[in-house]
Amino acid sequence: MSPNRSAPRRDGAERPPGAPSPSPGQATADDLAAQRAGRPRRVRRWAPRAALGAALLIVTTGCKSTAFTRLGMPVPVTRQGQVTLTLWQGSWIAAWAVGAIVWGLIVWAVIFYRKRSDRVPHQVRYNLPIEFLYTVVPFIMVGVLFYFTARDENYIDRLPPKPDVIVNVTGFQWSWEFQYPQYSVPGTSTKVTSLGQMWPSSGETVRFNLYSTDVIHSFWIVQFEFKRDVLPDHPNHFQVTLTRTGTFTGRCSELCGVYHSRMLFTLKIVTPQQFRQWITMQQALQKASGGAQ
Ligand SMILES: [Cu+2]
Repeated sequence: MSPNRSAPRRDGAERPPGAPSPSPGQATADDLAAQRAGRPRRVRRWAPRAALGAALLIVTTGCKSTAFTRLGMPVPVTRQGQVTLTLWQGSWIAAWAVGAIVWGLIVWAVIFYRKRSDRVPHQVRYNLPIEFLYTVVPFIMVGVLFYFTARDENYIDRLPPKPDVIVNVTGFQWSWEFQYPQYSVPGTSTKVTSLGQMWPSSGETVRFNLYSTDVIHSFWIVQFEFKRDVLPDHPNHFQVTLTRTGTFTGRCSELCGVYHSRMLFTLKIVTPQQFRQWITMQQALQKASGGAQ
């Protein structure tokens, strides 16, 4: 038996007995030639499969229209919500751009600076320009995100005078009352009030004044892409311009007690004409019954 037979063979290539065995970690010329020939063929075989897989993934996720580009956010029903959505999308684009650059640099370093021999590469340290770059660039990124967030927050928090509709929202354990202070019930000192449902009108600006009679609640309509705390002894306000009609669900998003999860309300965004009709109907009904419906 030749000692070559029982010795572990790293390269797997047949070598005539007595030929000098390559040192560990050093490939033979045959191996390198085989690798060089095999690589493009493997890429050519896998590239179409990878492309098909990516296309299938996109098609089969069942996303339609803008669902994919909204990145989990619902279709906004207010002008302010659209601003929030745009900020959200912009943040994702920025994150992906930074991610792509970082991954690109990692892959570049892995491929072009991989170990080729046992020789220790030239050692560098204290590269000031590089250290300056990776200190300053994150500050710039934070600054850009801060600028757009502050700009959009200022727009969303604006309370322009003379809104078209004012709604006084009172959160309590465990429901919501909506009062329309611009509309009195004829022959009484009370205002038109509804419980558990709200009718604002599309295309108009609506001011919400938020009050609580007991604990902290939070006023949340998912399609507004916005929520605001409802605090006892501290009225909160916000204003939106509604952009579409429809029926939506409002929620309390602050754990406020046993029946917090049932603290829902219906939001019916209607046309201004339907809204005035509904107000007239409520005025008549509440005049007859002497209270909220
Ligand atoms: Cu609540």
